Amino acid sequence: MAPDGNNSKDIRKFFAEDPEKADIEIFGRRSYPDRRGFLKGAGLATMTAAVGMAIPFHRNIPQGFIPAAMAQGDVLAGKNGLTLLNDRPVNAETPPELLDDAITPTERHFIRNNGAVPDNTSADGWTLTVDGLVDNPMELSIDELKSQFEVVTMALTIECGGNGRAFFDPPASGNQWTYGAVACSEWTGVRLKDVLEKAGVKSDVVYTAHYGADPHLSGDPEKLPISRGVPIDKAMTDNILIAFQMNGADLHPMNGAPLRLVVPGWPGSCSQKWLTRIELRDVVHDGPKMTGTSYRVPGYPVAAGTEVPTEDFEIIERMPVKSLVTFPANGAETGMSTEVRGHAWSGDRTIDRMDISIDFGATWQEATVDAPVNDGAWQNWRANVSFPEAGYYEVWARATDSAGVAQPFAIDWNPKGYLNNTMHRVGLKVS
Ligand SMILES: Nc1nc2c(c(=O)[nH]1)N[C@H]1C(S)=C(S)[C@@H](COP(=O)(O)O)O[C@H]1N2
Ligand SMILES: [Mo]
Repeated sequence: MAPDGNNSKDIRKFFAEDPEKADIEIFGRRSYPDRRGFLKGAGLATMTAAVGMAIPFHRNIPQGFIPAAMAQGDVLAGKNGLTLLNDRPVNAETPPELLDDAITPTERHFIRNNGAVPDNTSADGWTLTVDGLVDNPMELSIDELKSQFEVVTMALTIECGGNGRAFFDPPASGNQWTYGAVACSEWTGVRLKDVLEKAGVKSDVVYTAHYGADPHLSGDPEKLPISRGVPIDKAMTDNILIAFQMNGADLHPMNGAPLRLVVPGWPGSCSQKWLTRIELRDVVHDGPKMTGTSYRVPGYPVAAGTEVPTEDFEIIERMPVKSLVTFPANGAETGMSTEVRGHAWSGDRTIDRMDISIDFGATWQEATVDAPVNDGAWQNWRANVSFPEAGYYEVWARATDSAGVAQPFAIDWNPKGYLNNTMHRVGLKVS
């Protein structure tokens, strides 16, 4: 029998235990062998009760689909206002206007998972192994990390390499991130560099390899969902943390509790969550999502839609110059003048200036940009903007970094939809 009432957990359990039966009960699909579910009768009533309102396009719901509104309650616990893009694996982004804080609160920090969330995310008994090409392999508890190394707190920006993928044309497959796969929380931990120095980096090391405890979605214990690394020179810089706290509290389970790497300014995928092991290697790491076309772009500019041979892809290193308008929200109504503000960042660089246009890029006004609170943090900027008359305007925001590189107007297309750093545009109704 189909579960009753509002409990999405019941429906998930039902699907987990007997997917075929659940499909028949919930979707009544016995007579629909084309794999298109057809929600009707008792199934429709159950789903409607679960989401709390009518589902106008219920005929289009795919077989086995769990409405996002039901999934949210389970997987987004401790998060607030995020948009769920996928619930297996969990991927959720933050609308730009909810990223207005200088330091991103944990409840607003996006989630990008490639696999399942580990069952156990408790610090008790958790260890970090440091091995491979080191003089002294180590296995350290979180308490040992805290007592043997200097503990530091830093605001550090993490942006997913695929942030902005939703705007690629032709489209790129993968999570359709719009703007909100970026955040700058305050992380507390020890420096990766200090830990590697204590382990003793052998002279032939070229790359790190990061491993986490998250199971592969297939359930196969031999498979890893993701294992990436960085060049050893990058690993030995000052602002990479092995973090055990975010924003003054334990890490959120979805953000890698109890231990994770935070590699600011490089693709978020370098920042291994649920961190259990760092291996030093004498070759470029070749773990899952390091090779092929994952987190890689063609080594040369390509026209939109071009098919590029896999061997021409290169690993993405620093993330490009980018900014967000976090106030006002897109579509907001404002008076004849308003403050406009947001954040800007550029991997391994700083932001030198921010310019704002209200006339589709014809003229620009310089905004005030704060210095980063520390190396690796995004920079806050603001401007007072006055409108000549009532009507519809777009605010465009363009950051320029310390190497003189500015955000482009149009996407530099690549097959997997990475590195979209085009200007953020916010529509305003001025009266
Ligand atoms: N173990 C593990 N670490 C991971 C991932 C993952 O799936 N598993 N996803 C990576 C990717 S692609 C990104 S963008 C960041 C996102 O960090 P967040 O979920 O805390 O926002 O985590 C990275 N670390
Ligand atoms: Mo990512």
